[in-house]
Amino acid sequence: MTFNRIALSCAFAAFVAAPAFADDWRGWNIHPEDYPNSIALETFAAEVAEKTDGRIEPQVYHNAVLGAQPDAIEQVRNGGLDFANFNMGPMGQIVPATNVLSLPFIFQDVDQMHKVMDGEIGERFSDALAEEGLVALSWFDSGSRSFYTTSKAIQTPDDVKGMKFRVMNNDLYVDMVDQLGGNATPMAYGEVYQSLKTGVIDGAENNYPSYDSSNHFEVAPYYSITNHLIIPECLCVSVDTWESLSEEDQAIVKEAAVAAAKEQRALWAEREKASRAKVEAAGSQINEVQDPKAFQDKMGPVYEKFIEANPDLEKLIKDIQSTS
Ligand code: BDP
Repeated sequence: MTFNRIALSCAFAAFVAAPAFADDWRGWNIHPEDYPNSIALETFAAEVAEKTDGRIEPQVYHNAVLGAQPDAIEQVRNGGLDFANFNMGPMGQIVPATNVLSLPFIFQDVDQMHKVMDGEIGERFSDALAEEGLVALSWFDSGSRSFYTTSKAIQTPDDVKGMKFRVMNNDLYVDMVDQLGGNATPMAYGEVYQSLKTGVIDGAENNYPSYDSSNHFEVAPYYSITNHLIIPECLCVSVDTWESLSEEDQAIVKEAAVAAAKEQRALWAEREKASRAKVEAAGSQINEVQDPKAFQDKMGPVYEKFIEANPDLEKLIKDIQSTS
């Protein structure tokens, strides 16, 4: 009898400790588990679960198992997924203002990108995203992107002539490669390895950590440092999910996202070095392009066409360029 009563009260205690209906959140991630972004997303998930006493249980699905990035953006927008780490490249097709972040050489360096995104201009991007159903809670680093190729290093824009490159899903990148005399094919990230291997494309472009984690270095061993794109990434929550939260939980989620971004940036800096060392040791040839400005100088028509189509974004471009 006594025993039964203890057992019963223990069962009751366990019942009240765990919330009756934990909110299970599904989070999209394109990268493998050991990638800086993935580690930071896991920290975010753990912190949200802990600080909300299990009211929210976020789960991160790595390696794009929930779909390619453009589809995942749609899913977070319509509430089918709760959160994600998105690159602003494919975002441009949905939130036009974010295209400014995909203009080649828009930032002088990664430090300037951080200053822009962490300041008032970053808030303008968050507002534009919110209008399309995405709450950007913090900004991750994605370094700078350079071209890599299967058969020869790129030294000058002339070397790009006639080459076929995979780019992310955004017309601006097609224009960028056009101006260099190459051909660009937008393609899902997951298809690039095989396309490089079979010669469907001659090259692609990315930062060191992705060049490493995607194993593209195995099939495209010439990495030429052009640093032509510096594209920030968000930790975004679906507006539907966000609006269902109490103010208290919104504050917890926001704080966890900001802490996750801080962790991601620190891990990112280490991983860039480690990935470069790894691919070099594996036989990749890292080519220090002597005159990256020659590539930048070709981008005038990309800017002109963009501003002509989006006159309202010219000021944003100028505001970014004058941030120091
Ligand atoms: C990586 C980004 C990822 C992109 C990928 C790509 O982190 O979001 O999907 O590049 O090139 O650097 O598609």
